[in-house]
Amino acid sequence: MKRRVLGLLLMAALSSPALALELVANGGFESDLPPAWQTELVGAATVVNRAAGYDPDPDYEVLAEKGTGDGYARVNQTVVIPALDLEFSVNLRVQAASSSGPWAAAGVALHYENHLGDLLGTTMIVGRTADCPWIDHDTLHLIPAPDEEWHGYSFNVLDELANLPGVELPAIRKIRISLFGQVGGDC
Ligand SMILES: [Ca+2]
Repeated sequence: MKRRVLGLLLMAALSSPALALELVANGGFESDLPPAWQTELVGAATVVNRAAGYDPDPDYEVLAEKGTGDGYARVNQTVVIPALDLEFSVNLRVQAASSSGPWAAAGVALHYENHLGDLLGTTMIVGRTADCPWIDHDTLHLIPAPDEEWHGYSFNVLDELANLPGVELPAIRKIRISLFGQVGGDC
């Protein structure tokens, strides 16, 4: 049973309008991924790649891909935030293919963390197969990708956190932005 899941990211931005400040470094991927972005590869058939050809424009994009077998490919950046009134935007394309059995999901996650880096809650823009077990609850909000094309997504972080009533807002000090492709349930 083959599983293949792709997350492609053209641009990520997290900005404070009040401070006129962009918080994401190398959000357009025009420089090499490190040091601003860290790569995590777990399991077989994992790929993270930065290249110009994933979108027709001449600029760079980044790919996180996971093939058959449990695991994930992730590209992460943790941002220390000055406040929660932030505007988040991404240009994202996701593709998730599967048959019966294991599930696959790809997208961009915002992981809300306290000052120690403990996870408090997550917002996810995601494309996933029907058997993916992730569901909305009081510390997880899923925003479904409508199809497998490029789309721009944007929201205000404070407004979005209204969908996560289990998260203690004053404890949020960092946001980890994560482009991911993940396959699970092979065991
Ligand atoms: Ca391009």
